Amino acid sequence: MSLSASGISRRGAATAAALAVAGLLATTATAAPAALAAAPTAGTTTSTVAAAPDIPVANVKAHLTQLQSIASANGGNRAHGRPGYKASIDYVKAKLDAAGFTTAVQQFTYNGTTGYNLVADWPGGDTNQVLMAGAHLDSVSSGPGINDNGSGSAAVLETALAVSRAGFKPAKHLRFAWWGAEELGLVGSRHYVANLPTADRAKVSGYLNFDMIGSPNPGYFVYDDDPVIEKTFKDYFAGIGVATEIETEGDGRSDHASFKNAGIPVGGLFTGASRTKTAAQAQKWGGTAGQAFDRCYHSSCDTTSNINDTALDRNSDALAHGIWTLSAGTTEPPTGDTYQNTTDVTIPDNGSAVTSSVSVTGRTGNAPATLKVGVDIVHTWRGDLVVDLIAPDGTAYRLKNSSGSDSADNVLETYTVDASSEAANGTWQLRVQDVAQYDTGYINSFSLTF
Ligand code: DTR
Ligand code: ZN
Ligand code: ZN
Ligand code: CA
Repeated sequence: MSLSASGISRRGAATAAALAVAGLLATTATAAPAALAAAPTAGTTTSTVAAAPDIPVANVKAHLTQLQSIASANGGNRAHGRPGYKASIDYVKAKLDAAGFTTAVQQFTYNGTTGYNLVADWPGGDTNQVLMAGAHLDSVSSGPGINDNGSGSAAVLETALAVSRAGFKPAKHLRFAWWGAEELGLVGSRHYVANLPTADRAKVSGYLNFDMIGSPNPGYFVYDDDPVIEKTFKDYFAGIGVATEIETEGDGRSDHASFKNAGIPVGGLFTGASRTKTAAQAQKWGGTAGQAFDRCYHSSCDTTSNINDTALDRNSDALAHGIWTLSAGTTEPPTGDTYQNTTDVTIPDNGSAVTSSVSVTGRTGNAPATLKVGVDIVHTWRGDLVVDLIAPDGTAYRLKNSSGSDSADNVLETYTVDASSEAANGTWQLRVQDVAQYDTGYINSFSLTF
């Protein structure tokens, strides 16, 4: 539930110095020595990666209760080809449809019976970069499959519902999936990947798999496949003070293998199946050493009693953290607003600096890392001119140095300035100084685009 990891990202003002250095390359003997632009203070947050919400474990458990009821009403299982499977699909699909997802049921045939995958797309994001998360929804025929894999299915469902509740606007496109017939050899996920056109496969930037994440005697295992995905999950657990280990209980034994085989980066979480928890593992995670992580694995006792709530809670929150972080959703303020001053300002020949100002109000937080500075100066020898942007607090950002050899007319440029360490609101100035004799001109206009 609550956690201490913040998910806040910081962007520094690293490019200011580079900008100043680039400008200095144009200095010449005729120009007065140009002062280096003062380095803006680094480290202020301007763009905050939206932190994932806490996933209510009670909601995840409510889905498990429904899956248990479905199994109980359909011969005690939710296996491929049995009515409990299709009823599980219908349950998950109805929740997603009501939450605004675009859902599709993909059919396949295996062992002479129809199987189903459910795929749910969250509208928006860059469809050339698709982040997927999935879980197999089928059980074995010997039980209701609540830990294997109601747990992953319910957590992926609740995370998708949280995306909807948050009105999340990720940079990447999000797609959630529930696979059929995993227990018969990853059949559904293989079918999905095999039928995904090659061009669409290349657009899947990652697939996150959740198969058994509420084991009753849990371990905290992270797949060591794609390093970025792996680190995202490890960082989450480190942030809540939970040790993790690399998943080794059967690499490739779940649906991520279907994606990995197609060259798609994968990762995932797992709390253990039939393998035995060691004394060292019980030491760090609690639980019972010498006992299986899940004594009811593939058995009739894999019911709602076969769930460790803490493991389910932590893994559900980690899942949401992975979705939020890896889809790079941001809460940046709106962009594209322009502030302009079109009053002409005469620039004295070889004289003191003059300024043109714009007053920025009504914004929140800092200026962007890509502040666009529109400069329109009419002049008969622009090499005479030294041009700076002055932030409200007086920090100078060098836009242009003087140059004895730049005899062209006028400065008509849009400069990009990393102003992310500056408060957006306040009076910004364009400062122009003519540092060599004879040619003259004036500031025609100055604009800032946030
Ligand atoms: N594929 C599983 C159980 C399983 C065994 N090892 C792992 C490792 C990672 C994820 C899952 C598993 C099943 O559905 O039975
Ligand atoms: Zn499974
Ligand atoms: Zn299984
Ligand atoms: Ca001049």
